[in-house]
This record gives sequence, C-alpha cells and structure tokens, in this order.
Amino acid sequence: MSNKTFTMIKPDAVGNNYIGPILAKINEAGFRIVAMKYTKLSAELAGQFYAVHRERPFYKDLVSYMSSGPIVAAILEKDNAVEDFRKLIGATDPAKAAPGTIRNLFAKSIEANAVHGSDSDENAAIEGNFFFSGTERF
Ligand code: 3AN
Repeated sequence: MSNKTFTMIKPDAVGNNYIGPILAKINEAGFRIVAMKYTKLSAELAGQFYAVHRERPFYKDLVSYMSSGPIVAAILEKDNAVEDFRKLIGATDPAKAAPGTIRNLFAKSIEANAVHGSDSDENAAIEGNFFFSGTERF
C-alpha cells in the first residue's frame, strides 16, 4: 500500500471551470496535494504519457484530446492513495461512475472524463516523475 498517486484534471474539466470544485472534492476526501502544475501537453508529450495505450483503438483520439487544452497535473498523498483515488473518481465511463464520484459529477464522455488517476503504485511513480522533478515535490 503506497501513499502517493498521480492525477490530471483533463482539458474538458479545465475548460468547464471545474478545477476548483474537483480540487475541493480531492481535499475533502483526505488527499494532500504535494506537487501541482497548470500546463498544456504537446501531442508528442501526450503520446509519451499514454504510450501504454499505443495499441488501443482510441489512442490517436486520446492523444489529440489530451493535447487540445490546458490540464492540471498533481501528485496526491494519502494512505492507500492509488486505490482510494480510483474510488473517488469512479469508472472510466462517466455513465457507469457511481453517484458522487468526480466523473459522475463532472464528466460527460468516456474520453473527456474529467480526471486521470494512476492505476498502480508503479504507474503513480512513473507518471509523477513524468511531470515533476524531485525539487518540485514537498
Ligand atoms: P482510466 O483513466 O479509468 O484508468 P484507461 O487507463 O483504461 O482508463 O484509459 C485511459 C484513458 O483513455 C481514459 N481516461 C479515457 O480518457 C480514454 N479511454 C479509455 N477507454 C476509452 C474508450 N473506449 N474510448 C475512448 N477513450 C477511452
């Protein structure tokens, strides 16, 4: 059980002015923000970030979507962070996300699904390192 996970608030949620409400939900659920950045991914960087999905049919659209506007990247800390954050965000498809979850409240489609959450401790470390150097973490 690790105590860190990585998240992105995706272009749809940033564009809909949901940064504040989503961060409030994250804080209310007991996560502490230990690094945070408002930025925009180039298609090349988005492609690298989602390289694990290279063979999936939605890869090209996902890369173009994730580089279509600004995002907020953050490292979050809490006991059992990866699993608890996946519960907080809900299912990938917002139509299937449980009531009260971030995707249920703020997402409209399976692609533009408001937030990313790491799916394992290993990926949380890889994804956090992708965006932040050691000196940017607290
Ligand atoms: P999650 O973000 O819930 O871990 P993954 O890792 O299966 O979901 O997929 C990564 C991202 O790819 C999702 N957040 C979503 O934006 C997109 N995605 C996943 N499945 C689909 C799909 N069937 N059609 C379009 N986009 C998808």
